Amino acid sequence: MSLLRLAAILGAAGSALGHGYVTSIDVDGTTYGGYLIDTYYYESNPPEIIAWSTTATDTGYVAPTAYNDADIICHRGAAPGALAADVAPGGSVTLYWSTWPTDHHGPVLSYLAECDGDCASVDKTTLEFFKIDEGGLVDNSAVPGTWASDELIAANFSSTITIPADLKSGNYVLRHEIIALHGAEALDGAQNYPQCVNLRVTGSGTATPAGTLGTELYKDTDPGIYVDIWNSLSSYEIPGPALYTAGGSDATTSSASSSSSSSSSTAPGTTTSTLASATTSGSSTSISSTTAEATTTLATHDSNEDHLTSSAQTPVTTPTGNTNQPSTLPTQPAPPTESGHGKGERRPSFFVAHREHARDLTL
Ligand SMILES: [Cu+2]
Repeated sequence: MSLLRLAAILGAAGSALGHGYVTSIDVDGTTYGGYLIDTYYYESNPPEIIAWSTTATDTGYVAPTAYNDADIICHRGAAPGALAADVAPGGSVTLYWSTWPTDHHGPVLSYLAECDGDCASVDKTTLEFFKIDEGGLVDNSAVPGTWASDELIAANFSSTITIPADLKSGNYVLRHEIIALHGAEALDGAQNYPQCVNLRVTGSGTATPAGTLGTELYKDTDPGIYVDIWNSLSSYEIPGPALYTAGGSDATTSSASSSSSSSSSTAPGTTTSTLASATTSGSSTSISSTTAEATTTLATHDSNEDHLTSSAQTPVTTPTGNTNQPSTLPTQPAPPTESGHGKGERRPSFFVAHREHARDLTL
């Protein structure tokens, strides 16, 4: 093991805070609450919201062996949100995550799929997703590189995307996802964390981009899924179908300018010259730095977290835009589940407990 990797691992151990989930969503300036797994899952009558529910109360992931399973679509046991948020073509959506582990490097992807009717009653297995935003390896000058996930962390755990300016009006599911690659040097070692919300696109657009079933988005052998980020990468191929950008020379103007501005704001002090292709795609993940203050403590959030345990756990904070977040979240018992870290996760051999957990992963 290299010293570099050991340093990364020990650094991650110091911030053993668990995987995140989307706690709130800003849609064209209006804030909507996310599906709060710490509370809503345990309520008999949770509020109606735009976000999809999930049974992944452990903030766990979907593994590559489940890429053909419906759980990959909107996370484990996901069911549609009852509501939808209006958004205009060209409008922006910012998704706020509760937190994200610093060592869980990887791409951040966003897709849309049109619902045949109301998304609240859609059969998720029929949704055909087209990618509208993607970020991958932003800077490869130092292993393991700067990734879109790192940009998300730097943006106060948020990711901002733009709705294609020419998109036909209608009901859509937004599928937003982080793929953690810290263990992806092993087949089935990547970790997908999909999150979904319902949108109602307004306007008079006409574009109907071709989509892909959620269960056909990825393969475990995709070069962007089965990849060793702990070796220097000269390039990185973002997984999933090709990115859709608003067609027509006029329609792309505004989105192109916002992409370039977000690119220049990422990873200060780093250079990207050796990674032209990945940098271009990575730049489409916009950075929002408007929510600086943090107010909510989530110290008990990951009682079942599988990270290395730190004696002094640092509270994690959420963005101020996250107005629906309870100030203190209840501690839930940790149900034994199949999620957590992947089999392929690389950790020092002396961390026995962690490796024990990795063996629990049986799907
Ligand atoms: Cu993890």
